[in-house]
Amino acid sequence: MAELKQIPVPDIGDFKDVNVIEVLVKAGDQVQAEQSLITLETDKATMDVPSPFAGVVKEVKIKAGDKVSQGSMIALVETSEETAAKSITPASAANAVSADVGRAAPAMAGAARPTEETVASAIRAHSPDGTTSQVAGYDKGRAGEGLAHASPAIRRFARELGVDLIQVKGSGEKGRVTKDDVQNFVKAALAQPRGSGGLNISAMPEVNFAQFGAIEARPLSRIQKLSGANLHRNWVSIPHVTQFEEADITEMEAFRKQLNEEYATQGIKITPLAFLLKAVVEALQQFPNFNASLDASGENLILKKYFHIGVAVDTPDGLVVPVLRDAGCKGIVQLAKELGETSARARDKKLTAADMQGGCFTISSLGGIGGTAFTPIINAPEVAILGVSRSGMKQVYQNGTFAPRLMLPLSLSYDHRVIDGAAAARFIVYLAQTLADIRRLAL
Ligand code: CAO
Repeated sequence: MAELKQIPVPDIGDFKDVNVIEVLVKAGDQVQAEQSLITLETDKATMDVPSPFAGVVKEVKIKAGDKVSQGSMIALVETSEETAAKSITPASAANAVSADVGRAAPAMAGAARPTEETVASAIRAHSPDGTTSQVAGYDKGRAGEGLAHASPAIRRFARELGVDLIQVKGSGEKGRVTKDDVQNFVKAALAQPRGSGGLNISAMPEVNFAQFGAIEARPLSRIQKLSGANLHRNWVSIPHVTQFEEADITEMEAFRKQLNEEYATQGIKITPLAFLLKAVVEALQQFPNFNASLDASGENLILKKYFHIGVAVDTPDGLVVPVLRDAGCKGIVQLAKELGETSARARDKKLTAADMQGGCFTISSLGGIGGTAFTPIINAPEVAILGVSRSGMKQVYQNGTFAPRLMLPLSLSYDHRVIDGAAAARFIVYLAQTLADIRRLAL
């Protein structure tokens, strides 16, 4: 026979007048034994109060914002004989209050009458600031950043649905994630038109090339596999735009040749790249957004106060990008020397992981090979990369007449989420002007 039963707040230690921050059920809901009914919050943290038995909620006696103590009425639940048999005892209900808590604080598990201290320490495990939380740490560990502010029941609910709480915007008090928020998140995800969220790329066809002629299968090198995966990720996930410009390096080349003669005896070869390294740092100082990265949330730009420049080096095993540190503090000869040593180490496979970390901006120079322009792929998490092609003599109209000038083609690819087209044009024009008059590097 059906029976109407009251569910009071069980023993929650010595806590009194605790805030009800969320009511997780409503009249008409079918609840299971141990299903969370409400979430309480002290000034330190949160805990769920479960139903001691299964049944149908007839009336909810409290609302979010109320204050409760042990014995305060939560709800009237109608139980049938069948569901009553599955009930949990009041003592185990008290333990169930700490069921989630117990997971976070083993000292609580099985304690019949929790003391304020044990409950408090266990509840701290759910502390919204997450400093000591293991349960909250579950989400932190998965997302690798930040903490979702949600009750244990909501965390469980989100876990069941495979929802990463970090991605859910909380609409509750203090940004707390509610059950509705999780449900709405799932609905929104399901409502996305197919293919709009992911890339929805059709699979590459598998072709038996041997049917057309003789072939040889050669495995990709380890470097090619690693850099290939990164290039692919960067290409599909960053909105690239490439801005082109030509720099008049006629005077720079004359000076470079002169320097090369002077330093030949020391075995130092000064290529245009050394000047480019110096000029790029100068431009980065003028345009700090190019010396930056988006943080993991995508909501903040991390501006770097150091200038470590990556240089793409072509090796027999594939492309590697060692980083020249503090390029702004070094002179052109020093940069040329380091560039020579670093590219030699790259080709001899002597670079360490540390040699390739910490870059702010990359230069990819194909000038020694040829070509007029190309669209380099941004080396994430950097936000821009400069491609350099081969310089050549051109007739340039200057001061009312054509003059033969040595022009260097530059290609600047930038992350359009961070950099606007106008800023990119200003950056590359500034860079070209600096190269055209390298006295500016001394300013
Ligand atoms: N225009 C005209 N000549 C150029 C030039 C340019 N933009 N850049 C270099 N040169 C000349 C050099 O002065 C040198 O001439 P000499 O032999 O007469 O002295 C010659 O080309 C060869 O230079 P280099 O390539 O050895 O030296 P570098 O400093 O220009 O470049 C390095 C060094 C390591 C960047 C380069 O060797 C390299 O590996 N480049 C490939 C990068 C790459 O693969 N990028 C593609 C990435 S995207 O897939």
